[in-house]
Amino acid sequence: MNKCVGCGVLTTNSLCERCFRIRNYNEYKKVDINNNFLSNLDKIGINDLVVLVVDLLNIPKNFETIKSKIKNNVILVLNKFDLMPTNNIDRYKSYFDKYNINIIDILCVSSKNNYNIDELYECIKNNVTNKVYFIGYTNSGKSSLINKIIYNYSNINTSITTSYLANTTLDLIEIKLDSFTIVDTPGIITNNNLNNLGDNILKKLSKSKRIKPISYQVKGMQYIFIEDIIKMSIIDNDVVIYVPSNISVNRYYKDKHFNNVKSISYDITDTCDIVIPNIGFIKVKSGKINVDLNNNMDIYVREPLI
Ligand SMILES: Nc1nc2c(ncn2[C@@H]2O[C@H](COP(=O)(O)OP(=O)(O)OP(=O)(O)O)[C@@H](O)[C@H]2O)c(=O)[nH]1
Ligand SMILES: [Mg+2]
Repeated sequence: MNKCVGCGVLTTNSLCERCFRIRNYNEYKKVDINNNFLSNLDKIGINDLVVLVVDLLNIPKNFETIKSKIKNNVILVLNKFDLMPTNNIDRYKSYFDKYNINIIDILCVSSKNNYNIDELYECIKNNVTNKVYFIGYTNSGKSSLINKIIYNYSNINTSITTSYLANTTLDLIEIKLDSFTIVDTPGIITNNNLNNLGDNILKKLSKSKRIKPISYQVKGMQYIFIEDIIKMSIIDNDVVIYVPSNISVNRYYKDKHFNNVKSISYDITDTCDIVIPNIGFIKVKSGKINVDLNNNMDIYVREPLI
């Protein structure tokens, strides 16, 4: 048996059936995973370097799960910077101060736009002794970043499979470059949002365009729908919606039918973000807000990112 070069599973060929179909036919299939992949992080050696990749649209609610596994020096990489509406890098960086891991550098990058990849490569070269592990939550763009590094700085003719679904990488994948080895790891699962979204939304998200914030001054009771997946009922508030510009947002003055699966009420006391991981976030002022979701999505409240 070989390790699939695309995702790391054992296979008889160099590429497994799933990776072959993704790469040649754009055929994506959700994988059923009962493993949160955390135990892979036990393989990181004491002298290895860690690149922790965070998707700026899916900042995890808490870092505790991953934090307990990392005792190494960490380069914190804030990926998908191309989607962010402002270039307020210092604000994004200061947001992560509280994580209290051994961060040696923080970089905002975009593997899509090749933004800051030179800086990331230099930073790795300056700090690695042997292996650098790319770790993080599923779909944060670890494999895409590694592919960029392979393409930009080596003559190696290989690439790792990437996709808009969760759990694309299924086992460790080692790539030997001239002076160090990169190890890709399966992403840690923190929420079920990607598995709960329909294919049309997932496809839209995979073609996400830079966020153009939408501001609404809400007087009285109003209803904001994001696609057909979220309905927010809001009274007298100022809201700013940060979702990729190809995701549809509609405001209604009268209530409209919505097929809700769950409903969450917030009594907000200070300006905060209601975060819909993978989709975006909504900045709201103090007041009462009800959020209906039409599938079993996870949402949470945090201090404002912007
Ligand atoms: N807009 C944007 N999308 C990105 C960027 N980097 C990756 N993506 C997209 O994010 C999705 C996930 O990318 P992957 O590289 O497969 O993510 P991963 O972290 O390896 O995912 P797992 O293997 O499941 O842990 C894909 O749809 C990528 O095209 C980026 O810089 N900007
Ligand atoms: Mg991957």
